[in-house]
Order: sequence, then C-alpha cells, then structure tokens
Amino acid sequence: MEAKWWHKAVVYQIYPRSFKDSNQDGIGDLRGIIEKVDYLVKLGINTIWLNPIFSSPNDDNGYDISDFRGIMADFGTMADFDELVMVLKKNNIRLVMDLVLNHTSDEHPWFLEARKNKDNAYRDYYLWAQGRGGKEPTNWESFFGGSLWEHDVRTDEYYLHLFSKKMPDLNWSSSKLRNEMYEIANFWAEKGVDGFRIDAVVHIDKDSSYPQADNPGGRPYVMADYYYANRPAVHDYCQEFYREVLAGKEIMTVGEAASATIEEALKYTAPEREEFNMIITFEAISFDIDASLNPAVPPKWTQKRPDLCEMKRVWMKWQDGLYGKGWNTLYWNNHDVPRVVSRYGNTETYHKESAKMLATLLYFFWGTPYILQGEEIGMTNVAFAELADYRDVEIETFYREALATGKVTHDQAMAMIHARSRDNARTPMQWDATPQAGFSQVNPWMKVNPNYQTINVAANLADADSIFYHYQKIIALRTKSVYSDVITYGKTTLLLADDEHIFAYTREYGQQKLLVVVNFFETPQVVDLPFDVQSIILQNYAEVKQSTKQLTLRPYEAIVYVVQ
Ligand code: TEU
Ligand code: CA
Repeated sequence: MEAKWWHKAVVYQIYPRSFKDSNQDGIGDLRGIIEKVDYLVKLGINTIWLNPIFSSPNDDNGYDISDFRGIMADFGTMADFDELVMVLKKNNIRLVMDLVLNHTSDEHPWFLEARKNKDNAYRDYYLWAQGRGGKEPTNWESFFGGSLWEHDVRTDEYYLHLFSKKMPDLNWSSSKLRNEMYEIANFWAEKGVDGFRIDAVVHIDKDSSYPQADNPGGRPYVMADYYYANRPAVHDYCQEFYREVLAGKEIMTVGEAASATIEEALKYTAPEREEFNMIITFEAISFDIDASLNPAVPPKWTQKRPDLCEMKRVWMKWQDGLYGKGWNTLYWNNHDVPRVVSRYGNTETYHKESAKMLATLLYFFWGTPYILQGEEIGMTNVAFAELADYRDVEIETFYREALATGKVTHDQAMAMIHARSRDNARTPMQWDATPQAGFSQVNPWMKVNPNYQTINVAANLADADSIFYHYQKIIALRTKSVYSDVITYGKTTLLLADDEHIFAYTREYGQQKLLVVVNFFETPQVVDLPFDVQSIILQNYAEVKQSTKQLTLRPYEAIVYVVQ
C-alpha cells in the first residue's frame, strides 16, 4: 500500500465551542484555538479535526448550517480562520474540516425559499411528502427522538429531518443540489484544508417511496435505518464527490458511517473505489449498550458492563477485515458519546491507571487514532443536577419522549443523561484550576465539570506521571520512534481470545514485533505469555516487569513490550 500522510496522522478532535474562549463571551472560538496551538504541538499531534465552524443558529451546535461559506459569528471571522490555517501549517499540523452534506439549518436561504411554495426552484433541494390520514407520511423515528417528519403549514406538506426539526434533510437525488455541495467543498479545499470529516454520510440517500416501517414494539415511532442508512446510491454519490472535489488532491476524507458494517466499510475505504480514505463506525465502541435493559428508550441510553470477548471479536473483525484492503480508525471518544474513562474505566479509585490502560490498549492497534479534546488529561462525564444545565438538543427531545412513555421517571431519565448523553463530551476544556477552568473569564455557554479543580491541563503538565505524558509518549511512539512503522503498518494478531479480563495482541512488521497486554478491569490477573522480552516501551505502573511468563497484572495494568 502506497504511504499516505494520513497513515501516520494522529488526529485531535476540537469541539470549538468548548475548547478556549479568547474574547470572554463564554463561547470557545477560533482565536482561542490559535492561542493553544503550542499545547497541541507539545502533545505531539499532527492533525486536528474541527467540528463545524460555519454560520449556524446552533440548534445542534453548528451541525445545522445556514451559510456554508461563512464562519459562525460565535467563532470569529474568515480572517481568524485564515490565520488559524497559517499558524497550523507553520506548526506542521494539518486541518480536517467537518463537512455536513446530509442537511442544512431551516434558516438556510435554500430552505427559506423551498418552503414558500411547491413549485419553488429550491423545493426539490429537500424531501417533502403528503401526510397520510392526518398523520406523518411514515412512522419513522428521528435520531433525536420523535417523528422525523415536520408539518409545514404553508404548503400543507411534511419535510423529512433525521435530526432536529430545524435541520431539514437535503435531497441528494437532485443533481443541482449535489453540484451545490461539491462547489462548497471545493471552496474550502481552495482555502487550504487538508481533509474532510463527512458528517452522517451514510444517510444521504433515502427510500423516497416512504413505506411504513415494521414496528413490533408498538412504539410511537420506530428507527427504520434500512430506509435511510447505507443504501447503495450513497456509494454513487461518494464516488461523484471524489471526482468533483478530491481527484488529484492530497485531501484526506473520513466518512462518519456510524451504522456501517465491515462490508460497507470495505466499499467506502477500498482505494480503488475512490470514495473515502477511512470511516468512523459506532460498532467499535458500543459494547456497553443493551437495548433489552430498557425497551422504553432508544438503545443508546442503556448501559451494561462491557463484554471484553465481544470487544475482541468486533475489533479483530475490523483489524482483519480492512487490513491491506482499506484503512481503519481508532477512537474511544467523540462529541457524540460519553467519555471513555467514565464508560469503561474507573474514575473513583484508578483514574490514571484506567485512562492510561484504555489509551494503551487502543492506540497500538492498526488504524489512524482520533483523540477527543480532554481525553489526553482524563476528563470525565459530568452529572449536572438540573436538566436546565444541559445544552444538547438531543437531551431535550430524549427527556420529553422518555417521560411521555409513562415508563421513565425524572430521576431515571437524569441518570441516563448522566451516563449516556453527548454533553458529557462537550463540557468546556479544563485548562487549569482557576474559575471556569481557565476556559473563559465569564460563565461559559455550558457549565464546567466541577472536577476541573483536580482534572486540568496545568495539573497534568506539572505531574510527570500524568495521563497527558502517557498520551504524549504514545503519540511520539506512533509518529517519531523506530516503532512507528510496526505500529502504523504491522499485522495484528489477537492472543487470549477467550480471556474475559485480559486483552493482549501483537503487532508485526519486518523484523519488529510488539506485544500489548492489558488488564481491562480491576481484579488482578496472572497470565502466561511465551515471549522473549527485549524491552518495555510503555507501561502505566512504575515497577518494571521484564518477563511475560507468569505475569501478574494489577488493576488496569497495561504494558507494551518489544519481543522476539
Ligand atoms: O452524527 C450522526 C448521527 O448521529 C447518526 O449517524 C446516528 O447516530 C447513527 O447513524 C445511529 O446509528 C452526526 C454528528 O456527529 C452529530 O453531532 C450531529 O448531531 C448529527 O450528525 C447531525 O448533524
Ligand atoms: Ca468567544
């Protein structure tokens, strides 16, 4: 496989709203990112992914776009953007933009025109249908809960919105609309961006015959993914996007393909198909979800103890399935899921050890890492006492729909919000122990996690044994060390497939071989691995253990060996 820059990329995801406020309005902004580029250089990352920064009324914090060529006023100006690009380039950091192709804001000029009348020139940029029997056209459920249809009184038709009702879906069967989107992508390509993360791309084709979905559970509305996810035409549009935007350029693309299977992933990422370079799938991190625990709510709000053997099976399906054919992504966190150290780690007794174990386990696998802001200092979920302290439109809808079932109490809903909501990943970055965690000098758009007094960048930088320096070592090993190629290109082999506590695997490339072995839980484990150890290149406990035979692993202990 020909070497590409994004093979050795270590991507740091910045949620601009929550990263750093430079003008004291309580909202993170582009100049705040510029202020912190030195911190990113110190961490050692070489690529950032910015969540959407385009003009938006912020119903879904920037994913509802009203002008694709404007910078959101909250975040600054186009001049600020141009300066950010220049500062990043000077520091050899590449920039990946978040491109939202599936929908716009309902305040976008196209939609304001489209809803005026049925024969409007922009009408077919969106998806409209007649109601049936005084109800929505279909019983399909929005990802944010409730119906995905909104009635538009003026023309007495419904428009489709997979997400919030202020986010009407675009009609990708219109070639006029598609060309508009390619022109937007080219506008940003010409401004020097190095990559695109394509939002919700698996959804851009829908079954426009709008059949009712089977609803065995008798819920008010039902998820009907097969009618609006991973349909064949999506690949045609991705290939057209490649021809119209990417051909001949070194721009990386990562498709957000939350529900894609490995078979779909092979289609999206096989180089010869000229679609994307890699995709992000939710299958890789959803081992603590169990829909049967509470059928009254969408599965994402349930939580169980992860099944490690299931995790091994799924991860190896992706390691083996794409190896040598496509490319893989590695992530625990993003702005849509609760933070991994609260999900799978132990923030009470083994905060550092478990955060370091999770990073070691994941980032020595084959694939490009995606690190969410704050993950590198062990930021955790938040538990705001009041519903009013939360900001995510998905929480608002979930709470309303959950209580409307009559089967979920306020306290139960709050517990699910604490454990599973997206705002867990979106609280302001914790820079230091000063008020508002150094994020802003005024009350921020969302409260800071109260644990910022102890969990913050300054405390991490002052502690040689911190989570930050563990991430710094991992990133240096991946990008600058003699082990960079074996980590980037090596073959992965799983060990101890049936062990329910220990996760162990090797990576091999040329003459080099690494062994990664971790205790995923709190109970000490003894393991016997037949390797001749040359050296240890990373560990999360102080004591050195030179042998892998009769190896006792302490709670969340993680070790990376160079072996014969
Ligand atoms: O998320 C996409 C998303 O939520 C769906 O892919 C869904 O979760 C999945 O298909 C369920 O199987 C992106 C952004 O990451 C998110 O923050 C936005 O709210 C959303 O799109 C709308 O732009
Ligand atoms: Ca600001």
